[in-house]
Amino acid sequence: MNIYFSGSIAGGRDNLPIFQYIVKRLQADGHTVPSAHVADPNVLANEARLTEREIYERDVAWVNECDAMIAEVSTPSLGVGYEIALAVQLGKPILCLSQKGLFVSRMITGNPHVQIHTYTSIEEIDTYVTDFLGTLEV
Ligand code: 6IA
Repeated sequence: MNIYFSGSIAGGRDNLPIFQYIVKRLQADGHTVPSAHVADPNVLANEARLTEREIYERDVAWVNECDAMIAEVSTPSLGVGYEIALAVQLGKPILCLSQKGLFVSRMITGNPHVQIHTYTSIEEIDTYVTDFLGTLEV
């Protein structure tokens, strides 16, 4: 499947190792992750060849094309919130993951169109991702 991974860039990169884990796990399972660069430590340098408008239009097109979205929402991010809202409008299945104990926006935690889970370990992330993907596969 085509899974759009959404994670903070301008909002802060503290959770990069978690982003990398999720993206690698999806790719190892054979899924396509068009936004894999979100988990790239060099994203700012690599994406600098694109204009701001090109990044926006490309990412919006990828959200349109994806089968589902997985968003790591521990770090508040305008872009992640925007992408989740877009995916909601498009009727995409959405899994949001955040570290347990954080204060996450009610626009996400209270949103009936997204599944949100808090985690305390990589093992829990794995379980939530597996369960979510299982609901998508026919
Ligand atoms: O507001 P944020 O930057 O935290 O939003 C992050 C989300 O928006 C990610 O899920 C990305 O899909 C998307 N996004 C935001 N900025 C970029 C970006 N910037 N490149 C690719 N996707 C992005 C490049 C930075 C530039 C200085 C070269």
